[in-house]
Amino acid sequence: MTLLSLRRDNEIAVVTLDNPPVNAISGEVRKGLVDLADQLDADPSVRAVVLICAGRTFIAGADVREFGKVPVPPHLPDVVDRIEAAKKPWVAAIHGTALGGGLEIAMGCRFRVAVGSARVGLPEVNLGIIPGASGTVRTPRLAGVETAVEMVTGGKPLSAAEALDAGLLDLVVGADLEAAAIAFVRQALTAELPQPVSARALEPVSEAFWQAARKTAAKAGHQAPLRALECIRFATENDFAASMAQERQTFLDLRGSDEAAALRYVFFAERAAPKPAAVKGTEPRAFATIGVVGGGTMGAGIAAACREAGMKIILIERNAEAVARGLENIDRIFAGGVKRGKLSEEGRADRMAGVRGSSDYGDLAAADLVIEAVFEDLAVKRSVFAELDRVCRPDAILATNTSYIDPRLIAEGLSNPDRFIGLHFFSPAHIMKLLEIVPAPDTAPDVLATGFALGRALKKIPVQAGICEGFIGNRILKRYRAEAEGLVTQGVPIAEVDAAMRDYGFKMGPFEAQDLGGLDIAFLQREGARAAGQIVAETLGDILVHAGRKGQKAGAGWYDYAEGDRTPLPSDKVAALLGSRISDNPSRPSSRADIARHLVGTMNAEGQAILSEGIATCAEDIDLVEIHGYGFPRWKGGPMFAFRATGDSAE
Ligand code: T1G
Repeated sequence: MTLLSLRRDNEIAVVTLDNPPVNAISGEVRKGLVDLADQLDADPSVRAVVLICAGRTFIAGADVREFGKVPVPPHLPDVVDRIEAAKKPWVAAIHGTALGGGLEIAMGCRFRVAVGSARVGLPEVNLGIIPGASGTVRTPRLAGVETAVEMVTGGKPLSAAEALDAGLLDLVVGADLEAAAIAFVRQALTAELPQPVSARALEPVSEAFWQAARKTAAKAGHQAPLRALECIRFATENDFAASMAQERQTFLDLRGSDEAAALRYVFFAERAAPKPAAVKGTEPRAFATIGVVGGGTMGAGIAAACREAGMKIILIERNAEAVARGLENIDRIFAGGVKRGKLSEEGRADRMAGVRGSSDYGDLAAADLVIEAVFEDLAVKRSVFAELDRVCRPDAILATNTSYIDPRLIAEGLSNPDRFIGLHFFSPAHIMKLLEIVPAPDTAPDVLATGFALGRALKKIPVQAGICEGFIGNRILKRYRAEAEGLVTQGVPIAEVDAAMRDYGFKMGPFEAQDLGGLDIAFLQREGARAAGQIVAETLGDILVHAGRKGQKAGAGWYDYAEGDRTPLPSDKVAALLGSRISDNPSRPSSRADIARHLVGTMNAEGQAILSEGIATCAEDIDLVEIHGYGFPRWKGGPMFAFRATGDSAE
């Protein structure tokens, strides 16, 4: 495989980059492009150059794996400048995605042609950095300041149509991209060439625009979007060279930041999780038809997610009325997609055409895999699995969505337990990416492999979890909440604990989150454990639930709420209820940073225990669970990564 190959179509040179899997720009690619620019400039028979990529996509950016290394010349901004300065105009022929440095190279070309399915973007902020090869300087010159701000600070790609409309592309073509690009540039040679992007003027924008953009960029919670905005603004107020220097300095500064290191760690962890060593080489079973037992919130979300991935659904409920309600719950999810402009009415109808509701378990004979999502009660689940054992094909996989019950207890009595597995989805299941895959002792290797294959098909982040109370995520959550209550008993105000975790990067602190979700869910689990004979100490949450303070749904929880308002108000009633439990000689963390460090350290300590017990296979999986299931700020990397640098934890 040649990294950069060259062929001629008469006077047009065609340069093809072939660097699987995504044509990322390595040091070798940078050097090769500069050498080719020199070679083609020196060849009088060449009048123009088409840059195209082999494989599934145009250049997806700089090679993220090189970020930890010392940058080696030629640096990417210099490569982009060299292409722009070429005597023969270059045209970028884009398919798949042109992202980051890929779009920057395309903006160094004199023209850009793409297929209709292509997307172009500057996602660098998602890695904690900013474009480092003129993205903040050329994009505003090509597409205007407002589009540049949206692309660079938001990090989301544009479709080919949007990019054409914004001026980022010169032509969108149907098929045969290479031939279309050659024809386009041959035609362009007959007229005066447009100015190189760096020479184009920048339209000024109002101060009000910058203020609004700053507010939006600040919502990201980490610094890269704000720093990118500063660079774009600098580019509107200074010349090209000064702006490039400003961008480069900012890029190098951010590239070495903790946030960038954390976001790179998460980027690779997210790609490794769905393909764990545990299932390498094991062929998963087919799963074209999925049975879902239970049409409530979880069951409907799971059914919608599987349907969205192209599977046929058989929804089972106990009677016709419940079936109808379950189908309505699923259809409501697709209707939401229509409302958000993500789905057409035809698409919604097509989705529902692939969903069959029934109260007859016998209809599950057609299912390859059945997911139980009924009430979190052992007896109810056992009765469901007894039916499944009776009616499903012997090779059909039977999965429970339980979040707390020991899957081994649910599987008891199954005729062939090797086909049983836990698939713990998170609500809403059609949105949350986390999927905890919980094999039971008898689960067959290909059943485990099928769990991961389903996770990949649903574009989720699947993570294997061992059997313990709460598996990985809910076990850490329980410890986190207990520690937060411990701080309150040491005299730390409830609102201060929440503020500390919001300052750290969570959308909500532990008490606000309980008020939103309801205190009674965990309360019922504790009561269930007590009823089963376990010794479970009374928690502060128990005291509140006994006082009717179940959270926002009850109009009061850890906080008071004014009628019809969700703003949490510190409560004198809670202070009175908990008064006797609050220490009067507090030995508590003083600052919000100390509070956050203490609580993240607690998550880390529980994660270390989970690792040592073999409940999780690697620290990365624990971090992914916390980020994708519990709102841990991804630019902190997760509770394991956050303490990796220091090597300690709060314990
Ligand atoms: N560098 C290195 N490897 C990459 C990569 C990259 N930029 N992008 C993807 N990969 C690997 C990935 O790890 C996986 O490897 C395989 O490719 C398939 O990825 C100067 C400095 C392109 C939309 O942020 O968004 O340019 O696991 O599973 O779902 O301004 O990958 O198979 O071994 O994600 O089809 C900016 C990041 C870089 C793009 C394809 N670019 N990539 O999605 O496949 S910074 C990005 C993506 C930059 C300049 C700056 C996606 C994708 P493996 P995948 P996919």
